[in-house]
Amino acid sequence: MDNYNPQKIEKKWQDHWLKQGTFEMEKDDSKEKFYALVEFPYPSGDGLHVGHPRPYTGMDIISRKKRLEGYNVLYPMGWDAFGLPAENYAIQNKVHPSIVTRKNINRFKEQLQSIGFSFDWSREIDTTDPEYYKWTQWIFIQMVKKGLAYKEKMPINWCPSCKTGLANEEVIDGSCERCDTEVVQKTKEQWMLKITKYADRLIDDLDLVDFPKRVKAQQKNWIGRSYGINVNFKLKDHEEILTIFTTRPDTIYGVTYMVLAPEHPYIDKYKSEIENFSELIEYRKEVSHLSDLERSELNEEKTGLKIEGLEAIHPLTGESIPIYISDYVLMTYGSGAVMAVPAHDERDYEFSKVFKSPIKQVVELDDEKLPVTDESEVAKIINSPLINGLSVPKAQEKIMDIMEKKGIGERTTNYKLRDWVFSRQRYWGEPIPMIHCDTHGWVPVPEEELPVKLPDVKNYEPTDSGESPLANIESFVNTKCPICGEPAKRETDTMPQWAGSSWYFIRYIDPHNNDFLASDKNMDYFLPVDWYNGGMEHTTLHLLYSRFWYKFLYDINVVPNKEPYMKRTSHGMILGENNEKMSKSRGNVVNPDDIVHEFGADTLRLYEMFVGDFQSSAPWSEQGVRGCRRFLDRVWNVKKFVNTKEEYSQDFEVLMNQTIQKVSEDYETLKFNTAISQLMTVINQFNDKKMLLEKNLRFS
Ligand code: ANZ
Repeated sequence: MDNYNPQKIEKKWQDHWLKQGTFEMEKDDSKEKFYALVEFPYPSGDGLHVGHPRPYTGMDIISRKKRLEGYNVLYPMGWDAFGLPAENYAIQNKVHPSIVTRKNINRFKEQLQSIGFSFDWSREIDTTDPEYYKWTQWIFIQMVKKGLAYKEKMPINWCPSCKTGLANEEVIDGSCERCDTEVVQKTKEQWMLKITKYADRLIDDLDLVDFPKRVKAQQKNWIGRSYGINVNFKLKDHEEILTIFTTRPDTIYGVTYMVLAPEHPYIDKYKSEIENFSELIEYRKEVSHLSDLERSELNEEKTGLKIEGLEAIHPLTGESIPIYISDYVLMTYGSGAVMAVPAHDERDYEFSKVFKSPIKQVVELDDEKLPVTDESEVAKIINSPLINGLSVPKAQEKIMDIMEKKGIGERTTNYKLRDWVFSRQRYWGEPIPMIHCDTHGWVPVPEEELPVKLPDVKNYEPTDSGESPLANIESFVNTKCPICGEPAKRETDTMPQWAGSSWYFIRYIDPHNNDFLASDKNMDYFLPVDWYNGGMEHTTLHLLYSRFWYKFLYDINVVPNKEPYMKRTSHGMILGENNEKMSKSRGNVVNPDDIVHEFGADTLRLYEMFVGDFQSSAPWSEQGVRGCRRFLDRVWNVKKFVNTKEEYSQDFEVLMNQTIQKVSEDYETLKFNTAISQLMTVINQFNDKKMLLEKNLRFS
């Protein structure tokens, strides 16, 4: 009998599937649909990495099972192909990014097909295809029309190496997410998307979906909603009010000083009274290059200065309170000013140590050392005439009621989330479809003229001036105002890579539609996505952005429901054999082609599902791969013992039933490794007994 020869078998079936269109699916009202989605890859020049097949295999298993259960399963694949790496590669190697991208896509596709995923290739999409980005531009224009996209001059994160602006989400510990260069602040006019308008819904609608707890928590933290109160302190000897935002109004009797952000407008306003004005300005300059992150989370040593000549009045006690400036107070949050309570706030406590400010305890907790930051029922208020003896939560409500009644405060909600900086000064992205007319200002390109295609250019290198390379192409820039027909100029910034991936799952359901991003009837049938598996690293970026776009499309009656993804799961990374992240520089990268070539695609898939808990990271192990191949050899070997004549035997019945139950349940909870162990037990039994009755396999 022949030995197991995966290369031969796999090729045969892969060709068959493609020829027959086995995994192509159409809308079919007689069947229930199941939409399984994985994050589409960025087709990099390095080709597929063994990390890619892990999530694709997991969802492939789910898709195949759902098909067997009678669902009409959509499991599509495409390319998130705009972005900096292709552009950087293209610049270095003097080839056009579209050529590089096409080549990379072809390679990725070949590799994916060689692994035998059941993707519906008839629905392949590519975000750089003008027929695709026409709709990305269309969505942007709808946002402009609804006032959700606007242009504003503002300091942005600028990567001096990539020469482009970055969203807050793309800055990791003060450095560019892509190239690790330290990010600086630069003031530029940018297109912004008002994601903040959706902050509440992005939090509240998490109740409608089945996401892992930690994913929901990360989204909530990122949006950072906090309930509190704006409290008005009077400036001493002035009518003017200094408003601060606090989430701890119960500590108001513990205030010993105030702190303003160095950029706070009162510093300039009271210039003539402030004795050390020039020192304050000097300090402001010193900290001007720091990002908000460096000033908050990364801020270790507290610095600052006392404002000489300006004081505040405590609204309840009437006491005079000194005012400082310090960079730990951000101008971009709340009102840019805080009441400092060193006894109960970590940052204020550190600051008070440096500046020897008095500390006044107003919350008591048994044996707790200062600062006491506990906010639970057990912490009790002291030294606070109006709320003494109350627990912190009760005191908070009571003091807010009092302050509102006295007209010295107003309850409010603040968010950490900022509007989304949507302009990039690069070539390889979707052109932002706007035209500037001296008379009419910014006017959207008429929808019938979409897409605004990227022009072919010789030089697509970024400029030092901070302008996109498109700004140098006169034939692109010069156009007419859609309203008055007078000469006007096109926007030359492009969209960030997150644009195309914010709605791609909608295009899959009707990828060749020329009239709309997808037909209503297809959207009604296919949406929402039933199960979306993707990386934890996309929780605060892609997942949040795409939920925002979807909600917007819901508001303008394009999509049929409020949330795009009903269920979200995440897979762990495949690490190198040395337990480190796989990377070229660490020399621990494994190429899936080699594994497919030597052991077969089924071994690769089996190994990646068996390597450990699907949701946790796991190091690669060549030995493990060999073990999986040996198991498949044993599966193949069972063929030898197949007996088609004998009647059904009860010998294996318990084991078979247990296996069916275990595998069915384990699949649904992504416990592929334990499902495989169970299958190993069964196969071993067949091999040991040298017996497999065909009738036993058909009993169910
Ligand atoms: C007094 C106080 C006492 C505070 C205490 C905390 C603890 P979240 O939860 O992040 O919203 N704050 C307000 N505006 C700020 C700004 N622009 N820059 C830096 N810090 C600012 O935090 C709200 C708290 O952060 C506010 O409550 C304020 O300090 C500070 F025991 O007020 B708190």
